[in-house]
Amino acid sequence: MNKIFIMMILFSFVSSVYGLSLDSIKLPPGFEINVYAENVFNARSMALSPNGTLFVGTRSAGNVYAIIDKDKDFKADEIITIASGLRSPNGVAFKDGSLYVAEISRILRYDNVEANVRNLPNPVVINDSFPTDEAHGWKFIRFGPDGLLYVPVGAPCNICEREDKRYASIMRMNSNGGGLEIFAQGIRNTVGFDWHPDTNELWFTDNGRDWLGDDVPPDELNHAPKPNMHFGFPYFHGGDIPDPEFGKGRNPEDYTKPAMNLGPHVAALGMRFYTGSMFPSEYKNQIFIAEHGSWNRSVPIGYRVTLVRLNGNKAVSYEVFADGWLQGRTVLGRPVDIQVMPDGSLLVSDDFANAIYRIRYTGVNQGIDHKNKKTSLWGYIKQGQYIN
Ligand SMILES: [Ca+2]
Ligand SMILES: [Ca+2]
Repeated sequence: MNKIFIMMILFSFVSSVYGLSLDSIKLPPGFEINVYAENVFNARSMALSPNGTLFVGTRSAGNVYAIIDKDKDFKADEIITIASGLRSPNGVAFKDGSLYVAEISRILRYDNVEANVRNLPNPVVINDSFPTDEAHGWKFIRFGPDGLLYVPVGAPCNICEREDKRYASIMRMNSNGGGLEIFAQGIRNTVGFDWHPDTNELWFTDNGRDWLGDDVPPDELNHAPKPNMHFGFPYFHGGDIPDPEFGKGRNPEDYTKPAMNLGPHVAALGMRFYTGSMFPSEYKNQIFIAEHGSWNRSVPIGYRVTLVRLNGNKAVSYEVFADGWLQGRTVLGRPVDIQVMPDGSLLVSDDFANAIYRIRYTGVNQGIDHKNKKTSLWGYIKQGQYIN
């Protein structure tokens, strides 16, 4: 066990005993962050039922939780471990009363789940045909507007090319597990995606390869308006950076480039379009991204929530929305996923501090005109600013 891991465990213990402090978290004026749920061990992807039950997957913990806010005061009252002993059950999705859970090689379905949270029957295994590789094998899953369940299969490596076309792809299937097909290719490891609320087109994050240096390559936000697109991996990174091994003799124009290059090694995971009406109107239909934070970089970055603004179908800016989980080299938290709540507030999961946060807009302490972007966007990130 290395020192960092021991520190992580120690911090998790201290934070769970003494409560979480969010004093160091910076947000734009008028926003507030609070703890929605704590002691949610290894909290990863989130899915909300229409009744308001928040389902949360994990990786190392092997658990799935149901988090219930009985009195609707936006603080969790109960955290129920509904399933345990699963193999990296990172992905959760909810549809027609059933909870879908993605392990590494299987998709499980728990029917009528909300009536059975205290004594959940064994699930139906709807598909167990996925590769069994641990490397990038944990999955984010969601139902698309087409009613299909989208299931990524990561590259089983840092960088490699495999004959099996399922690797480095996003697949999709019917809700009964049948009709499995590849939707998009050339994707190293996406751990977050969402569909634009107006166009119904898929957008997704992708995590760049390691060991090309501190500032290369960028993580990516990609846009897949139709099936059968190829997003470059393992040949090109960040659009036109050829891979030293796999890029030779290939043309970057043959592949779809990112809609926006994100910071290098930031580990862009969950992303959601902001579909609520609580935040100022300039946030409507813009993309929030949870950046888990770097490990393959001499100076760590990420550990924050960023915002990518769209103008029509074009991503036009990349900004810091919430940060402060990284203080120098001290890690206080690692954002994993984003969930928009019915009231328009935003939940953020954190698998380091074992917490779910809630960000809301109050308008208090605003002081700055949100419509005047020159002064209000305190966290604007210039493309390429990491290059030394
Ligand atoms: Ca409550
Ligand atoms: Ca790419």
